[in-house]
Amino acid sequence: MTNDTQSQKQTDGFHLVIDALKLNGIDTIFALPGIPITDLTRKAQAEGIRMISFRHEQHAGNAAAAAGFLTQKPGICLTVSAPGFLNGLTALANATTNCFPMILISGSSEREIVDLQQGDYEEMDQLAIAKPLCKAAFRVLHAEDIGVGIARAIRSALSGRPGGVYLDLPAKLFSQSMDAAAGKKSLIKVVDPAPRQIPAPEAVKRALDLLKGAKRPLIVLGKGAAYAQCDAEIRALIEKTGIPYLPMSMAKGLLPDTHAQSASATRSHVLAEADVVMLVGARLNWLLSHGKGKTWGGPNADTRQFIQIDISPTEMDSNVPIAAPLVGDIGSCVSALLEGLGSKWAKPPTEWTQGIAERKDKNLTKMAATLALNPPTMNFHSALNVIRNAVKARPDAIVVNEGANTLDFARSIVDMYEPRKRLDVGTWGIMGIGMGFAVAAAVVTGKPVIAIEGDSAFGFSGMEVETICRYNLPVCVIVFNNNGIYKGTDVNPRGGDVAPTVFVKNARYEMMMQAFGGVGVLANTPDELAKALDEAVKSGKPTLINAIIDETAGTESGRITSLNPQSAAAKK
Ligand code: ADP
Ligand code: TZD
Ligand code: MG
Repeated sequence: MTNDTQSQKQTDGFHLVIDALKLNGIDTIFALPGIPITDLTRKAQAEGIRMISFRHEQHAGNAAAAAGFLTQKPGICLTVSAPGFLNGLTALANATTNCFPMILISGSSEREIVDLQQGDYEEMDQLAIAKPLCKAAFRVLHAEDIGVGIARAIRSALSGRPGGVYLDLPAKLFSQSMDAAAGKKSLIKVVDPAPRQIPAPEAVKRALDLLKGAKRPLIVLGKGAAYAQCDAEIRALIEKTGIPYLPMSMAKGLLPDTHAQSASATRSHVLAEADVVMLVGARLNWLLSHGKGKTWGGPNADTRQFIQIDISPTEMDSNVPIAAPLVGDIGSCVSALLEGLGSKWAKPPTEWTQGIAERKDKNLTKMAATLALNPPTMNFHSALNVIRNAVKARPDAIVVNEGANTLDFARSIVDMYEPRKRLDVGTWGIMGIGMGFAVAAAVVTGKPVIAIEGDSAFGFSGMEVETICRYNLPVCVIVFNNNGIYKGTDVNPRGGDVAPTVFVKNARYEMMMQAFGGVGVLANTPDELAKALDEAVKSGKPTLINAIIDETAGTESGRITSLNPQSAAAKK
């Protein structure tokens, strides 16, 4: 027997990892190479997996998370040990918080040395550190267990409430060899990784009874509803019941924001006044003022009743009592509700829907007037009006959005028309998702991406413009350049250094894209912005538009000023 035939009959850790991923339909990995996974990235590419290589692991991780949200397949991020792992960990924790399925696979150092703390290269007990920050964490020590390890990771990420999973692969694993046929047999193709969870009939009836008796019903759609990919059923439920609805930011576009039943333009009114609220894949966390208090109408909050559709049974009663919990996957729950509506469903009282329509009209007219203004220095409104028109013309484009004012204004001004076209800072309100999400959106959908970025927000992931250029992705980054965090006008009362919220004035962000061969445009006016954005979307060329925004226009923390702690001490 020659060495060649011998090696043909052997496989190793590298190939088993790649084969296990491929067997489970993984076609893309977001990575940053180095010891011990450099060869894994090369070999995976050689085996036909698309390898998107980043400049910092956090952005590879964010890309994996966004890919998971968009595709219902776990996004894979691959990093080196200790520091690379830690850089990826923020994204893993954020994915878990957002209920996005992703798997962070990290190489790790020698167990024997790590566990005796003898000082290995990049030594760290990564599994222990990852555990509290994700949904599940596993380590594989033997090549024959790779199949099981990857199957467990996929199931954990996708089943029930989706989330982040950590998979620890020590360096020694990759070169372990085993018989190729036995290796192949050890791999698992996961069957039905996100099983449907059918709601109990009595829970469906309870929800329908409550909804039927409502005088001022409201449906709130969250990003869980967008993730669930049962868009037609959700639309049917809204339209057949005639109930007004509010989309949370990443549920925008599930139904077009221009839909007659959308109550977004009169959000505070409907939250304060609704008597029965049905939450569909949305948690009653800070983004919904925990279901109580002033936002929910103060005294009204005591009489309001909630129906909550969620796959996670323990989400119920997390903040306020849930009168009708509906536990199951959203597709199954919404289908069951639709079936139970029957043919004689009475639409909500017209006083409620008419009142909403009138308030909406008034607010939209006011907004249209503001958007039509063209102040001498471009501000959030005049710039976002341009983007609003661009998205209307290209409803299939994906919008990525982060910042404070840039986020809050864009969320309310830029209408979305199709499901899963808006990716943003999510449950944590985290800065730094921008370029990672934009890369993933372009890679997994092939659609144009428009990233609306505060200048501070952009800074967290700005170096990834090189990644965007390297893979020639159809991403147009628009930096809302107001010279700082919230505003560019703070001053240091003592003189000397600039204030902590202020950046270099009139920075030329567009040159960053030019540095890597992309298109960079400075836009001082809505016309210049419109022209550059139109060209970027048409050409698909990596583009960065530096949109100069009035540095006085923003407010502290955008719309969440109230969350800033106030100093109790008298000013000296
Ligand atoms: P938003 O921030 O848009 O309000 P959240 O992230 O707070 O949304 O809520 C999403 C909810 O959706 C989570 O509680 C999660 O358990 C739930 N969820 C995610 N996917 C599904 C699904 N397929 N079926 C049912 N619930 C789901
Ligand atoms: N760090 C991280 C990881 N996440 C955060 N949310 C923050 C810091 C705090 N933060 C915000 O909440 S918004 C923001 C920071 C630093 C930036 C706001 O400035 P911007 O947007 O330039 O992006 P505007 O348009 O100037 O308000
Ligand atoms: Mg700013």
